[in-house]
Amino acid sequence: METTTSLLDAAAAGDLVLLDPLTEQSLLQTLQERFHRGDIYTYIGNVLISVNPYRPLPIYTPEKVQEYHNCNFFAVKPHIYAIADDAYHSLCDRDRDQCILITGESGAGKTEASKLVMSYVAAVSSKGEEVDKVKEQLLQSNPVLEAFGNAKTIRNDNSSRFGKYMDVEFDFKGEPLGGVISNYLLEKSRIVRHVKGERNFHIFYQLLAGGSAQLLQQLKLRQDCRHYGYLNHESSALSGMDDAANFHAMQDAMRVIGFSPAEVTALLEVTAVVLKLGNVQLSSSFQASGMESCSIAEPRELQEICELIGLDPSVLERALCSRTVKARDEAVLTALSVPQGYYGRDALAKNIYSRLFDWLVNRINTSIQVKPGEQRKVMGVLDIYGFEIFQDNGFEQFIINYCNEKLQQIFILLTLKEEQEEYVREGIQWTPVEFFDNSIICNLIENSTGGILAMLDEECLRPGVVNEDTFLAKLNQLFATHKRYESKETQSARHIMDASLPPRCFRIHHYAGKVTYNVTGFIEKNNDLLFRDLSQAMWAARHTLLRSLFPEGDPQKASLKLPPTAGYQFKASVATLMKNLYSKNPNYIRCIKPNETKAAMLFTPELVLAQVRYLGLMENVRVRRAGYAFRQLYGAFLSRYKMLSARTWPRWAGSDRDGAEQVLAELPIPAEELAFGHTKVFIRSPRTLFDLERRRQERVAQLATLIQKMFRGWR
Ligand code: AOV
Ligand code: MG
Repeated sequence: METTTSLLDAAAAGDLVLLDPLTEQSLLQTLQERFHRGDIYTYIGNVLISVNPYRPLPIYTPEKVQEYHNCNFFAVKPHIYAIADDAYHSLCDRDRDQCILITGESGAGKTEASKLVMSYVAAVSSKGEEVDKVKEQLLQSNPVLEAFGNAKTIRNDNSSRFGKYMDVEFDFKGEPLGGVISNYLLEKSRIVRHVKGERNFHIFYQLLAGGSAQLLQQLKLRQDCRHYGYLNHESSALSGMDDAANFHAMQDAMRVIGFSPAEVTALLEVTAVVLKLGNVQLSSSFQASGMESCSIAEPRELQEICELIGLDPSVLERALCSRTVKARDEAVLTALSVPQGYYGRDALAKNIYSRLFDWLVNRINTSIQVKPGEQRKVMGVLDIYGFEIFQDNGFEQFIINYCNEKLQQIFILLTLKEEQEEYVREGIQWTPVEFFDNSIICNLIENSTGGILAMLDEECLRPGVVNEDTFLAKLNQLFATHKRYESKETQSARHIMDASLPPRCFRIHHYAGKVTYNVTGFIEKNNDLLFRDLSQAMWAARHTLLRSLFPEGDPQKASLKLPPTAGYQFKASVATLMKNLYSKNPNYIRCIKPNETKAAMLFTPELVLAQVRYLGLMENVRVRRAGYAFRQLYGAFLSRYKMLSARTWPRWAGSDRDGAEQVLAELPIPAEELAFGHTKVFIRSPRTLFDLERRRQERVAQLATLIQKMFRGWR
């Protein structure tokens, strides 16, 4: 009987720390019960768990914002607004830079959560013409970046195909001043290829569905998606997504951010060029020498592209069909075969688009950036692409999952490890909790001397014919006995028969599950090379924006140095991101996807359990319980609660610690609820803290009445 009551308590309070008994089953059941009641948010201490409801809920109204504004964290129902409020107040009152880390697999609700946090902070921070403009600009960066950086995947109709980290900057009063957006590796291969049932980036469909006849004519586009080779034909329109309306919203957003009409036109022209490149057809012909070469099969599309970008068609034609090769100080023009021609064409389309995306982020940053010199506090919001396991996983999934692995690492480091270490530091007795440390997997990937990324770079830089087989062979040799690495070869060496692991693949046991990566394309994608002839052709165009995207096309500047590889750049930017996050006070939102079919209110226990396991929620609760939900320095604690004891109020002459002990000794709090560390007081359950807060409020009210009476007496 007692079990049920306690379970109900946990369910009612919305904090899994109160769960008794704590088992996977009881945790799952609590999440499920709450979910079915429409309570999608649950805490583990100050970590928020959010289960995607896949339907609009009436809990994001202005009234709700007011309810959570200045709320007592433990006195209201768990909500993302409470987390946002807490972070915002810590930023303003305690002057600590904050970051909001949102994790979860693809479709779990990270992007929605990041938007809710942003809109909450915008709603509760102060108002005024100038500030409102800044807020609008910050919020409106979303529709623009989503149009260009999101796409429908099998897992999510609005899947982020880039990682995003946004620092929102505030002045000392907590007014937003502006921000900076960093973006991480856009999945540009989607431009030229995507699997059945998925789409290319939203912008193409939006432009064709929402662009006026005049605009489309100006961009030399046809309205019908089916005309374009790069667009997926079967599922171009998406139920529940109005491409035309989104196009208009995106245009409005650009206006708010401060794009000039000319900039918008230039942006759309380059977008149209990418789409049209996919329709440039090549055919093979034979030169007088008998060598096969490629030529443009149908000149119209190429001509139109060149009209859009102000380039002589013969220049682009030459760059698409041939290549300058340096032979002994002499430049020789060699013809390309048809497959080489298509390879170059696709590489060009991918490069234009991904550079355009970088330009877009920079352009937004120019509008929202804060003037140098102003003192500021920062709240960072991280929304990346979630962990992905598909039937076929390539270089992109490898990069995305590596990024998620790093985020898991930061979660473990900060929440679990720090928590344990703090008890040790404070000299508080407790039983250590085992938790899974994923450094071994991060190391396998990123170790600069022998990790997978380093091996890939080594292979890419090796002179002569490079291919993925030698890369894989190297990995197999290096990681023959690694616990987290598998391939056909390492399996057979260990006499394991496993039909699910095909050749040319390696499998990593990630924290969130085993993923099999096919190495095909790894070298090409990591190298990310564009024939110099193509960048020179782009630089030769009169179109200012397009030209600016290819600075290396300037023959004066052309250097022979290879640009850093995609993997190398990604690793470096992830390292910078991690450093940035470590310097801030973290707030966690852990998103859970309740079912595979995007169905409203459907909760599939096995699926949730898998996420509960890999998110380490059980360990998280155990650490919190082995530990204490709340802790505060003695000084801060005493100044907040000293009015609760006649001995410490209004002045206490002893040490802060003795004062805090004095206050607590006079209250009916069980001894096991409290611990006194070297510098901090620890309170085990949120309940006790909540009770303490209630007493304080009552006392404050009493004191206020008393003071009023005194004043009246004086008058
Ligand atoms: P993700 O960001 O975690 O996936 P999203 O935030 O795009 O996932 O959420 C996926 C979809 O779930 C949204 O388009 C909404 O339809 C629905 N959804 C999410 N959160 C809520 C909510 N709080 N209330 C109602 N519906 C919601 V990915 O970007 O694919 O990793 O890479
Ligand atoms: Mg997303």
